[in-house]
Amino acid sequence: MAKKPLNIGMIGYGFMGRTHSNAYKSVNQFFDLEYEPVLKAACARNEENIQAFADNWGYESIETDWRALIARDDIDAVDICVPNNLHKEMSIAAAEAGKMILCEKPIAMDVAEGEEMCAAVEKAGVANTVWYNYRRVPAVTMVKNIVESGKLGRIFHYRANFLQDWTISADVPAGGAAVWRLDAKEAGSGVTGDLLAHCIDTAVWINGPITSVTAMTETFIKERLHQETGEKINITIDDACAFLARFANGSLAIFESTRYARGHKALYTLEINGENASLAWDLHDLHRLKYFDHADEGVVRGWRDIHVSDGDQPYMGNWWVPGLNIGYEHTFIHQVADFLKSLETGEPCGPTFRDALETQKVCDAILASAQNGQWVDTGCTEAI
Ligand code: SOE
Repeated sequence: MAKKPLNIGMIGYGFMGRTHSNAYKSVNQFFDLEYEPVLKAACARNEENIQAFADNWGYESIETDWRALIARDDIDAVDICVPNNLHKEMSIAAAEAGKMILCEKPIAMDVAEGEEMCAAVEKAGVANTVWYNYRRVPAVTMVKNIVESGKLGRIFHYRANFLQDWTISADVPAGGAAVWRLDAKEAGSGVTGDLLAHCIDTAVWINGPITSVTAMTETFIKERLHQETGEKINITIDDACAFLARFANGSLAIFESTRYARGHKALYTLEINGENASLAWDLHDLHRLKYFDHADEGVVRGWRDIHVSDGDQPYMGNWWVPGLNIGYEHTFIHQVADFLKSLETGEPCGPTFRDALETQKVCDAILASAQNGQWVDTGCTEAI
């Protein structure tokens, strides 16, 4: 049967523009869906660069003004892959134009912006999702399913890290393509919004709302040259952040993220401990789920190493044969598959803007706590 086209307007062409474009192109080869993304237009200010991107990925056309892209009648869904300070304006304009929105994380610079964005998409009634891709690593989805099944029993602890080392040198510039993440004016925050936000999204999805936090942050390098102007700018982002948290279900958590952990490139780890069992996972070995079940007979009791690749494990039935691996890029394909499915069923594709706002509330509370040295209530009550 002929597929229903979903015309994509992509804004941005960096790392995320590539992961998303790859996902749109691959999804129908592996998932049986009514809708099929069509790479209709790619948009960025630099004409030469966006044309090269469009040619490489097969976008039919380009725009150099995002407002013109959003105004086009032949665009159904807008994908926002630009620095965080632009998410709000573009999302609201897209919602007002009746477009569906797939927005990069974190949803916004802060909660106030996120609230406005949620109001806009909800008023317009447009489908929306935020790209917290790690939920859709099959082993991470399995953590969620196992916890939900009750196998772990009462949850006591949750811990997560996201460690990198790419900003240790003072020679790394800040601001503009690729390094906008180091400029608070464009990023809003440092590792809190960029990396811990992933850990928080996954944690809240698996273990329910985080109700309060106490945090510490540090900016190790306080001046850098701006990549585009060459001028020295003050760096105010959090280079590192560690925080303690309490969940609504009574469990305790510890989270850490930094871009100064020499040797770690993108090490996301999580662990959850319940009264009956524990689960642990890390991104560098993303198929492996570590599972300890206290109910196992004493002689064989120990950490099991589950290679999540069987057809009855999340998403894996859509890929190769049991035992064979998939990778980082597949998490984005899974999100597109779920988004397209949500258009068939009418069910939202999480995390929606509203779900991502819960993560933003935790991020804002972390930064407030790092400033005032106190425990801060997040105001979060919603499961996501
Ligand atoms: C930063 O280095 C970054 O690319 C994040 O922006 C992504 O969200 C994360 O998945 C990997 O690291």
